[in-house]
Amino acid sequence: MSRFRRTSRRSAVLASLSCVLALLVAGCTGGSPAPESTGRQESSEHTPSPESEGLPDVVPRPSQLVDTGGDVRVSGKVSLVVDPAVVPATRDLAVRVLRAAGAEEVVVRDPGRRVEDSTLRVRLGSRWAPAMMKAYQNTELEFPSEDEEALAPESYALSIRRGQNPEIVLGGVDPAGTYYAVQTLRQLATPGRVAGVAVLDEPEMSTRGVIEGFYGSPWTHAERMDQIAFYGAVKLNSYVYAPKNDPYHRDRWRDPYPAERLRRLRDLQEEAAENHVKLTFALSPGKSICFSDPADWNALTDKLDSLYDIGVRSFSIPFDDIDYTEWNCSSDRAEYGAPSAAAAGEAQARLLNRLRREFLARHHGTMPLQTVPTEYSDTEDSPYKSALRERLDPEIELMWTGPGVIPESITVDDAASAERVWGRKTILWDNYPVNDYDATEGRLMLGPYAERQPGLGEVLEGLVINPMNQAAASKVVEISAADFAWNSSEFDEQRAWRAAAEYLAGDRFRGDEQRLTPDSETVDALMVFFDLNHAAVLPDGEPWLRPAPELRRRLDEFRKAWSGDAANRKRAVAELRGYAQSIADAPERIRKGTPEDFVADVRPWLRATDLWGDALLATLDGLSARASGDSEAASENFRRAGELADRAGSVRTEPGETRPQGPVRLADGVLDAFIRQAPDMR
Ligand code: LOG
Repeated sequence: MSRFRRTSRRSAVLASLSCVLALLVAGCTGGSPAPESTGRQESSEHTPSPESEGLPDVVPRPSQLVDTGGDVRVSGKVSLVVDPAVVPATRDLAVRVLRAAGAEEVVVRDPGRRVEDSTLRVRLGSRWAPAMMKAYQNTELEFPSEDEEALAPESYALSIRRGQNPEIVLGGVDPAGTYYAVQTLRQLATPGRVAGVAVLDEPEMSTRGVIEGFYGSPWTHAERMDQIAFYGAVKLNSYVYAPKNDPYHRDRWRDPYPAERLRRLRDLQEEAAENHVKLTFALSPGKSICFSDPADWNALTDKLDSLYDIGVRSFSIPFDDIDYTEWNCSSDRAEYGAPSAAAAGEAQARLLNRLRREFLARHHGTMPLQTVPTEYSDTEDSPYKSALRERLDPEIELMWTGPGVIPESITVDDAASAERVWGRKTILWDNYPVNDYDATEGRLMLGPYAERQPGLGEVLEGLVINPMNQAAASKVVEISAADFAWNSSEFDEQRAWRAAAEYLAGDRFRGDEQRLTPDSETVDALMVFFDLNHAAVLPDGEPWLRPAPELRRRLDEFRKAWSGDAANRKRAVAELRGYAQSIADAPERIRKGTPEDFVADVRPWLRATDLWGDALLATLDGLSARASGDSEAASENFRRAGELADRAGSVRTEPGETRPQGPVRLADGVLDAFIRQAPDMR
């Protein structure tokens, strides 16, 4: 119901607003708002740059963001008027953001009380108070004609306006919305000022997040805590706990969690609640469950009860990666007949429905149950799927991985087929950037969120991505997924990709620290490094994202120029040397300029980049010597390049860090090929 209203509202507003639309398609390069510009562009033909728009860049991209005519200065004493319904964590975040933006003092007040000598008034509310609505009405924001309820949960509006009495107004439709309003403010702040804009923002997908669903070394407790706080900052609202290698999640699902592990899960639940993230605990009994055994029913509900007791309110029972052609006990044959996919579908549906009726409905405050079917990677109808479709309670949410376990692309049509075959809107379990299968040996997936069709937000219930064993490095794709899940219709993969570099190179999403603006040299170094780690592969090893497209383009250009005359050759060498140098210099920049946990995750890849960069430089020395006719120097440099390339190719992943172990792969088939071929380029 609410989804329908939201969709119709969105189309109506967008259709009538070509001007706002033009503003919304702004591409992204810079991280900081340009001061005092009101440049506008009427056409949405070309993606305008943020410089030409003069509008700040917010990730995820808000549904509406308009100029209010100039930045607001933040200095001296700022008064923060807080509605009593606002939770302390949101209020405290607002204080930190304002302090980081330049306020010397932030005085927190109840509504109705004035602070006489403040330089700036900030209002923080939990709903559309009339006074706040007035502030929005002075902007170009288009509100739905219906009442406030037409906005989806988690929506918010903000208005930042300078003038005689500068004012910032932040209001959400619910506590999450208010929190997100402050998170957006954090991104609008640069030292000493906040961009003058108004925002009306609502998410496209209601479930947006990450499923820790991979095989191999699970994330550590510290990594999970850090991830959850990060999700809050990028408006991801869902963390599904499903690490295949937690024995208590899968192999020993019946066993209760030891006290220490349970305590950690409680900490995660608390951190999640504070960041408006839903922690979903997944229990995976399919490898050994006897559906018809009352003892197994009790084991299952006792286990979920133990999680309920520590505050968990969302549960999932996934049935992926199990054998559904055999029963685990003879009584299931008596109950459901000979083993078959259809019988498995029926047994699973009955168990899930009963859990919903007898467990969730009797536990106050629980969210809809989730599941992952055993056939999760195609939308061909089958006896199994029709059994589930026909029997599974429509309130139960279902995940699938797109067309293929590792899909080459995911379209709106694919999701529509999934909706048809499963009889409900689905949540996409996206197996990117996960690197736990054999073909990912030696790979880090640091590419863009590509091949996912804009508009998927209208046909999916949600999106959760399955990340890498390397938690901090997974943030690169997580930022893109956050942008996509919030606003898939206007998704720009390059903008989101760069936003990840800006996040890592500054503390863009952590406004309480000092560096509000990213260091541009670190951003550039990261983009070079991301390009080297651009490849993503199907299980058979074929790439669905090509290795190093930027480097490949440059090498192709070089080869063309090399076939020209001497002057061309010299110029080509000089040009490529610039990029080779930036490869060689990137690791040091990244080690110095990005968070420690990221550097630790990518350490072997940085080491390999050091060596590959030097190998490419040596190759260019060789080519340059050849261009000037010095064949002795040429062969010496080619020999050195070969040696460096050998060393680069033998850097290995760190045992225990990833599932498949092996030599680190960077720009494979691109950089190594060029270095190998160069001595033969005559
Ligand atoms: C597993 C998942 C694993 C992924 C990639 C699903 C639903 N399940 O083939 O745990 O991380 O592939 O290897 C999977 O994707 N099965």
